[in-house]
Parts: sequence; C-alpha cells; structure tokens
Amino acid sequence: MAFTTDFSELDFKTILDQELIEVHFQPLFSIREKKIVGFEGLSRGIHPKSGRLIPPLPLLKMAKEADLTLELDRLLRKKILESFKQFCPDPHDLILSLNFETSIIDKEIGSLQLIQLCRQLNLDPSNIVIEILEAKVKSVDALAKFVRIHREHGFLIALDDVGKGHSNFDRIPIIQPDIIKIDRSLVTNLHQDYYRQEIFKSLVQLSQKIGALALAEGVETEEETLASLELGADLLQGYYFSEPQEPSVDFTQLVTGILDPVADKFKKQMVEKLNIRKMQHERYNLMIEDLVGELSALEEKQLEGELPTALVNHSIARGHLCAQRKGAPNHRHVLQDETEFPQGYLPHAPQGDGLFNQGLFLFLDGRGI
Ligand code: G
Ligand code: MN
Repeated sequence: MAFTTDFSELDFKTILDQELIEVHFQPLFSIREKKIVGFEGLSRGIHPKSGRLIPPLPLLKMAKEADLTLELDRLLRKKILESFKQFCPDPHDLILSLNFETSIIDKEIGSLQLIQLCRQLNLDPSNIVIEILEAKVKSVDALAKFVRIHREHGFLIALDDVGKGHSNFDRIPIIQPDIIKIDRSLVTNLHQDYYRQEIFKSLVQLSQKIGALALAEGVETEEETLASLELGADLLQGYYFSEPQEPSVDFTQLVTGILDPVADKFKKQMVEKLNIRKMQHERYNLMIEDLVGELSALEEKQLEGELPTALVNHSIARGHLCAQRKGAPNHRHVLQDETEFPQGYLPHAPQGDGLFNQGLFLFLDGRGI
C-alpha cells in the first residue's frame, strides 16, 4: 500500500496508545551464499482515520514534537520484534536488523528494553542486529556502554548509512561494528562513477580489516548490483531485489527470480574478465621478456639513450597500456593503484617525461626485474 501524504486529523497519541504500527521487512541478500541472510524491519504508522500507512520520518517528527520519541521508539522496537517472531518463529541463522533511534541511547541504557523483549519472545539476540546511526549520538561514553552491554548479550551491531553526511569515523573503534552499511548515496550509479568506486572499495577494505561484513544499501539496478559485488560487498539490500514488504509476501521467490540470475551473471562476468586479464598478462610477459633481452645486450651507458626507443618498439608507451579502467580522470589516479598493473598504468603520460620514467620503474619493479 502506498504511503499517505495526508496527515490532517492525525492524532499521534492515538497511534501510540492503540499501537497503530505495521511492520514491513526488506530482505538482505548474500550473493556468495545465494540466499536471503535476514531482513531489515521497518515500521510504518497506521493513520487512525484513513487506515493508510504513514512513513517513519513524519512519525518520528510527530513524536519529537510531542516529546514522545522514547515512547515511540520503544513501541516500534516491540512491534518489529513481535512481527519478526510471528513471521519467522524459528529464525535459525536469519537475522533481523532494526534501526535504533540513537538520540535516546543514554535513556535506553537504564531499561535495556531490547534484551527484555528478546527474553519475553524467546528470540536469540545473536539473530538481532542493532543498526546505529553513529552521527546522531550525543554522548560517546553512553554509546560505548550501550554497545558493550548489548554485545555481551549476543546482539550484533551495524553502522548504518556509512558515507552519508558527516559520518564519524572516530566512532568505529568504539562501536567495532559487525556490519558496515554503505550508504545508498555511494551506491547510486556506482558502476559509472570512479570516485564512488574508490570510496566504496576503501569501505570494503576497512570492513575486511576490522572483521566486519560490508553491506551495500539501496541497490536499485542490475548494474549497481554487479558493481557492488565486483568491489567486494558481502551483502546487498535494495529495491532491485525488493522493497520493504509485508511479512505475508513469499520472499523465497526472490531468490530464484532475481538473486540466482544476477549471481550467475556476476560469475560469468568475472570469469570473462579473468580470462581477458590472463591473456593480457601472457602478452605482457612476452613483451617484457623481449624488452629485457634487448636491454641486457646494451652497455650501461647506452641504456639511457636506447630505453625510450626500446619501449616504443615494444608498444609500451602506446595504446596497449592505456588505462582500461573506465572513468579514471588522469594518470595520477592510475599510478596510485599499483594493483592495476600493467593494464591500468600510465594512460596518457608522454614518452620520456618524469611520470613516464616513474611508471616504468614501478612497472619493471612490479615484475620483479
Ligand atoms: O538508512 P536505512 O538503512 O535505515 O534505510 C532504510 C530505508 O531505505 C527504508 O526506508 C527503505 O525503504 C529505504 N530503501 C531501501 N532500499 C532502497 C532503495 O533501493 N532505494 C531507495 N531509494 N530507498 C531504499
Ligand atoms: Mn537502517
């Protein structure tokens, strides 16, 4: 059902008192395992008069205006956990990811409502991921305490919307997240945007180094899916696979209908890329062998004069080694990334200038010569 935009005659207190909340679930996918690994629970208000759904943001705004943020947040958490229990009575290894209104963390430490709710509903906290929007927290000490207590009880912690607005990277050591949710703003058009790709890659590397999973949020197209996977995302979430939906929906058909085909396509694409790379390497090996053979026949003092000619003869300064990576704006970017050698090296450097020599050095050095 579409959201209402008509908030007239809306009595927020009625929503709270009558618990007029509906929970939708959006699946989280692992392509490697070809399965749904869990769901993000997202709550919507129900308009007391029209019965239509109210998006979470206006709901939270109304709660704030009525100074009832804590009450609403508790109600939402209760509803999400109850719906999950109903929808997934025995979750096994499925996770439920829920958003936590971080501005109220200080107040929450006293009540530990989530822990109590899990006990009441017989839910294992290790199936629950608490999503934290770290930018909103006022007290770092309270945040650290909140995370420590919940982790001790077995909950998992995710950092939400990483890369959006003013993400506070200094909080990563405090939260030590299990999942890093890379914000949609970095995923949109990922396949076409060199800068987004580099930031995305850094966040994936960071995740790997701290033992967290990297989740790409808001994947809307096949191209964004394939790009996220190629850059190393462990998990995916977004409209391309599914919008948040009522729990009555049969989510399993998403696996055969969307996940399997895109996983196969990704695999095929990677095999093709690897084969092209292998052929290129073979060609470069031959070139380098020829080049080294020619250069080693020269006297040392001849070397400097002959080197540029030898390189040109072996096509190294010509089109063959132009950057293959689409969108690399200039040679500086390519040179920084030694892992892309040799095909991502020296796109436009004119023969014989400083950059060229530096590139050659790295190139030869990279080959162990
Ligand atoms: O920031 P957070 O992870 O809580 O984001 C959840 C919100 O993002 C939900 O409101 C959900 O509907 C929305 N969302 C999820 N996937 C997509 C998507 O692919 N595109 C857009 N535009 N929004 C999405
Ligand atoms: Mn979220």
